[in-house]
Amino acid sequence: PTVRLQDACIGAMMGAVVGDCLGAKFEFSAGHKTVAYKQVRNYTQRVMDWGTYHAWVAPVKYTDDTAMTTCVAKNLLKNGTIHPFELAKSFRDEFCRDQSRGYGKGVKKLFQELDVEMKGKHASLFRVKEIAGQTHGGAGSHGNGAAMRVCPVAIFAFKAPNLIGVLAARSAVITHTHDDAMDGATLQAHAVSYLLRAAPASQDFDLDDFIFFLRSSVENKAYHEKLTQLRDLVHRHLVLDPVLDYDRFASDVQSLLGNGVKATEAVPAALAVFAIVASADPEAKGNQQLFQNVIDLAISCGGDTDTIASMAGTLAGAWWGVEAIPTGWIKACEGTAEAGRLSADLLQAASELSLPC
Ligand code: F2R
Ligand code: MG
Ligand code: MG
Ligand code: MG
Repeated sequence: PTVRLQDACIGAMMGAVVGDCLGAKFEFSAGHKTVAYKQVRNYTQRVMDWGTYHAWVAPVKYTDDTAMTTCVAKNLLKNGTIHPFELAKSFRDEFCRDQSRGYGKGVKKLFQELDVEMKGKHASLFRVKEIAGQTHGGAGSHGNGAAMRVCPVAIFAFKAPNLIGVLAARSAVITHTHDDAMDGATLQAHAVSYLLRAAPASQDFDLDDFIFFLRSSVENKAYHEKLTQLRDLVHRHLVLDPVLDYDRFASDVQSLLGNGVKATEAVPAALAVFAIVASADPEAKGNQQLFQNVIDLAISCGGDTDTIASMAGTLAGAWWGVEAIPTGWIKACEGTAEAGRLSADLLQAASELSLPC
């Protein structure tokens, strides 16, 4: 597509929020099973109609995914980089302000410990990382929580791919010290920034180039294997089905890539959902239809639906731009207006970022 850069950045952040809000209803509602595409569409269509005709409140609430994404955006805007200790404090503050946003069990406990630590005299970044590293029997969290909140990093550093890994890691390590969680955040950030750079140029989505680039962006065997599997999966469906069978694709994502809270499952699932819709569905359908298909398909994959839909929505919003996000969804979902403002500010900050030559 040819999308204005500003629209791509706003699309990425709003796509994250809309995916989180719409996916929340289905998160593990059927355990790890997939959800029928028709059933998902039925719900998301009702939300869209609601937003279209009752514009005065946004009844569909966001979850921890959006709450933490907002913290990351504000941290970047305030500091011109990620300041990890301040970010840890703002996660803690946001968590204490509203604990009902559906946080992961591990981070809940972590934030309670950080709250105690930060009320003491010797709180430091070192201690924060130490406490995060001690979770899950010393393995650190391998959850998708760092990847689900990384969109602001991708916007802020879209022109500076070398910076993305560093900023993604700094935003991750205060809660997620496991390599798979940190690399998942880096991978998702690189994917979003690749699309932000490509969207303004008039070109078709090039699956092989996308995967090739993503493989070079992380050194992690689990992700390299998943990227190969997802590329083959998308190719197989492109060859098999002239018209994409959404339920079959969702079921393949669930069984081959996984749909759980592990970063190594949810991140590849989101990438696969975006990649198949961007590759398979003719542009003639219109970008709004394509964006809608990405969200509905992501939720159909089941399991961690808010997070997979949020990450897939970020990719779709970056690629097709904010104009592709149905207005009814923007109006019905809590937090979209703030996401729009933050993304515009992040792009401004990105353009002021001075890069070494
Ligand atoms: N937590 C939820 N939703 C409830 C999911 C319940 C579900 N029945 C289930 O757990 O299977 N949503 C929000 O949390 C996810 C992001 O989680 P985050 O921020 O990464 O949190 P946490 O607590 O660090 O990790 C999540 C769970 O993963 C397991 N886990 C993580 N690291 C582990 C390790 N090294 N060893 C073993 N298990 C590990 C734990 O069960 C954690 O609780 C998003 O979906 C967000 O929407
Ligand atoms: Mg959530
Ligand atoms: Mg490590
Ligand atoms: Mg989730």
